[in-house]
Amino acid sequence: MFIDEIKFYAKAGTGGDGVVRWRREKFVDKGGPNGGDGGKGGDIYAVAVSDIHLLSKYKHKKEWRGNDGFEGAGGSRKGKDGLDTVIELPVGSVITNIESGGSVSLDYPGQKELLLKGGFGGYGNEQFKTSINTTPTKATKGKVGEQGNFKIELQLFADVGLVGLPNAGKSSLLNAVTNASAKIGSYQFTTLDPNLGDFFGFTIADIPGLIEGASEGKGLGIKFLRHIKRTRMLAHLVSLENENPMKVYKQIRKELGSYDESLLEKDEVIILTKADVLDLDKKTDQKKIEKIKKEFEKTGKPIFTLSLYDDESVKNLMDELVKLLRK
Ligand SMILES: Nc1nc2c(ncn2[C@@H]2O[C@H](COP(=O)(O)OP(=O)(O)OP(=O)(O)O)[C@@H](O)[C@H]2O)c(=O)[nH]1
Ligand SMILES: [Mg+2]
Repeated sequence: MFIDEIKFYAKAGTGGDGVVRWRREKFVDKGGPNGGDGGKGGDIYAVAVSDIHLLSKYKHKKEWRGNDGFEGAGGSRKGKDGLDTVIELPVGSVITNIESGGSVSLDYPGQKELLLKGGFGGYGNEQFKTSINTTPTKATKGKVGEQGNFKIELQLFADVGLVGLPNAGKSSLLNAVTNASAKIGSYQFTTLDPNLGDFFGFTIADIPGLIEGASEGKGLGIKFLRHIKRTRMLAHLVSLENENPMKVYKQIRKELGSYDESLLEKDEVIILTKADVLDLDKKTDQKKIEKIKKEFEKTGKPIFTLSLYDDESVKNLMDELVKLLRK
């Protein structure tokens, strides 16, 4: 199952305790203090990895505990530091500290962020030696590590996000122009999780279909729109099977806008799909498609008509899309 949101509690390591020890010297009953300090508790980091399915690995992992530092020893020896804990998270993760509200985004593979600091080690008695107290019997305990509750929300990075009603042909298009092999079906809501495909070095994201009322929870809702929030461009697919494509287009835009206004300001191309359902040899259908295109041209956005059964229309779309992306 695809998981794009998890929560967990994490606590960095506690510092090791400082200790009380004495030098052993011949003829001296109690040599000077030489108790070492405790080691530092291990920190907790997050590191970004290119694997959009990674969060499902942590489905049952509700807690991370850092490694504690070790206690000091005689001979002024400091305890070993606890090893740091590194949590691998997918690129595109937005990490939020639930208590503080602070958040950081993992934007590229290998990016490493400190989430929680381990506690300092305590002081050994050697640290407390002064000219007036040469035999201190005091040592301090290690400090507890920082702790917190975190929310990890995956927001995919892609260049193009495909939007439209269920059945508009989004996944079919993704499969036709990229290396993806998304599931395709002649029924609504075939796609339940986002799919990514590589398009000449650009990434296209295919998401579940939207329906009227999605922002109120209809269909699959709009939660997955987070995955197109960070795309450069939207490709809005409207099937020519619809009686009134413009009405459908506006409905979907309304849902996009109620999720996040900024989606409406993104660059957009409009793709009128399944052109083969109209019979272009027929005058009435020819007129119909011209009328629809004219209406859409008023938006000022690039308009394409597409049929996956017409190689030329696919090639034309690919060529133009690459040009737009390279701009
Ligand atoms: N006639 C025709 N059918 C198409 C074309 N493109 C896609 N289809 C069909 O339309 C149906 C829906 O295609 P999908 O790609 O699954 O549609 P989707 O937009 O991803 O749908 P959801 O995942 O449910 O949102 C499938 O039966 C496809 O075979 C086309 O150009 N012409
Ligand atoms: Mg689909």
